[in-house]
Parts: sequence; structure tokens; C-alpha cells
Amino acid sequence: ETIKTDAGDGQGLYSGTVPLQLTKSGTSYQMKDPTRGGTYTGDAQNQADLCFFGFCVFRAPTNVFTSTTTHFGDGTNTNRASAGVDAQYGTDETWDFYKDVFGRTGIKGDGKGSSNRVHYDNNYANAFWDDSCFCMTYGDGDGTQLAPLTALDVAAHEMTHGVTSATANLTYSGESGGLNEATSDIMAAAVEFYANNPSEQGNYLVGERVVLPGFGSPALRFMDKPSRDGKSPDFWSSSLGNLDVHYSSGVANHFYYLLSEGSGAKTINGVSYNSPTSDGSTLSGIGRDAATRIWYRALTTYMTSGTDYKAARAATLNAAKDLYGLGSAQYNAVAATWTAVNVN
Ligand code: ASN
Ligand code: ZN
Repeated sequence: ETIKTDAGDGQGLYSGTVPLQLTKSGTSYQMKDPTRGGTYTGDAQNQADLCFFGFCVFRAPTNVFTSTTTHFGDGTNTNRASAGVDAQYGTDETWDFYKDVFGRTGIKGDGKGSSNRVHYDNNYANAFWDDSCFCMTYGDGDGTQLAPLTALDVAAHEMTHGVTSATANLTYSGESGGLNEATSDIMAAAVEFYANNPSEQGNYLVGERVVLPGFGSPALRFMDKPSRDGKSPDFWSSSLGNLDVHYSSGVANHFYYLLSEGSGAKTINGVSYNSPTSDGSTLSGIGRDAATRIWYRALTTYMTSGTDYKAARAATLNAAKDLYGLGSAQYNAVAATWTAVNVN
């Protein structure tokens, strides 16, 4: 990435020292990026949304981070801007990924940036995207199971919910809900590798930076073998759609891992994986780039709100046909990989 000479930088909790494009306002600088659709990040100041009977008024952040210098954050949570740096950086990398890899400018593809609010509520151990404010929200975690939620893969996961909503609009329950969740995990992994940040190395784990010892597991989810989380099945069965969407996503995450990297044992960026197949087949993988392109084209061209796993198989086969040709190695690998996770 080119760092503009008039730009600033920040030090996040997870991202290290990263470049930031800023907006000058009088004598100070705002954490607002004119080169990425006006993407900005603000402090929620530990306030929560107002909710009545399950209906919430989502508010875009109004307290944009401001500094008298071009520097933001110091890598610790004492400085409230550090979490903001992570969120802004995560949104930047996700923006760049969608633009560079797919030619998609912004979540809706209309060039418009989104916003982030960090330090939401107290002990809030989650992060979420909301279409109505076109914004992402990050809690600081509960301090025992989860740390602040501003890691790069979490940011890319949440932003991808916005992309899914603007495209296939997969219904967030049953099998389509699992595919919605998997789309966010898949693109989160792809963004992490794309960003190539030494402080946040690419891997096929989800949320590995935000789990604390009290969580009792090294990540929230594991794409090589989803059952490592103790909840997600590795292979499709007819009861998959009864599970929470964060567990029914596992089969599609597993498909993406196998399609990218192949089956069996492998170490990437120092992380070891061991990915099983349901039919005992051995897969060699077609590489992450091809797998990611196939998933994105399937999402944006063939999947609809009601797409289930069987239809996802058809959607990705159509996408592979468009991109690489019927009977290409990539097309055949898509078919064999779905079969290897029991989607026939
Ligand atoms: N962090 C959760 C997710 O993105 C919150 C949600 O929107 N369900 O899956
Ligand atoms: Zn999600």
C-alpha cells in the first residue's frame, strides 16, 4: 500500500502501527478516510443502543476520534483511540480487498464508506454489523473470555455481513443462515491473508486474537476441522439447519478450507491444520485465491435468500464454470470438495 505523505498513522491493539488516511478539521485531524468513501470511526463512550421489546434504535457514531497530531492510539486500551485504530484499519483492509480482488467499491459497491463505533456498552463481548446505520459496533469484551473485539478477522467478518445483505441476502436462519455466517468467515480469512500484516498473520482460525484463556479454546471457530470448537459438525447431515448459524456455518467453512488447501496435515504461517474428508478422499486444493473468487461469484451471481447447502453446491459449480470452464481442474475440485463434506 502506498502511504500518502500527508497521511497519519495509528497504533492499534492488534494491528500494530498502520497507516491511516485522515481528514483535517480546523487544526485537528479526524479518523475519517476520504480515500475510502468517508469511512470513519468513533467512540461509543460505553453507551448502548436503546432497545424496546427487541426493537433497537441503532445510532451511527457521532464522536469521531480526533487528534491534534496525525497519530492515533498507542497500542494499549488505556488510550481509547487504540481500539478505534484497529476498527478503522480493519475497515480499510476489507475495503481494499473487495476493491482490488473483485472490483467492488464499498459494501454496496456504490463507493460509500461505512462507520465503526468502538467501546460499545460495558463488558460487551460481541461485535455486529447493522444495515440501518451502515455501521459496525465493537464491544470491549468481558475481560475473562473475550478481549476487545476489534481484530482484523472480526472486522472483515462483520463488514462481509453488509456485502451479503447487499447481494445474496441469505436469510439468517437454517442452512441459508449457516451459509451467511460462513461467507463472513471465508472472506474474513481471505482479508487476513490479503492484508499480510505481520501483527495479524493470515490463518483459517476465526477470532484467534480476541479469545482469552478463560474461553478455553484457541479460537472461536476452526475452518480446517470445525468440530474443534466442540459444537460445529465437520460434514453435512439433514439436521444441520437446526443448529445455531455459527455452527451450521462450519460445513461451508470446511469446504472453503479443503478447496483452498486440500485435506490432511498442513502448516501455514506457523499454524497447523489437519482437515478430514467424510468419504476418505484425498484432496490437494486449488489455492485460496481461486476458492475465494468462486465463493464471491457464487454469492453475488447465483445465491439467493433461500439458498441451502445443496443449492450452494450448484451455485459454486456455476461460478467455477464461469471463471475456469466446465471440466476445469477448479470445477472438478468444487464438485469433489462438496462431496468430501457430504453435500451431494
Ligand atoms: N458477531 C455476531 C456475528 O456477526 C453477531 C451477529 O450479528 N450475529 O455473527
Ligand atoms: Zn456473523
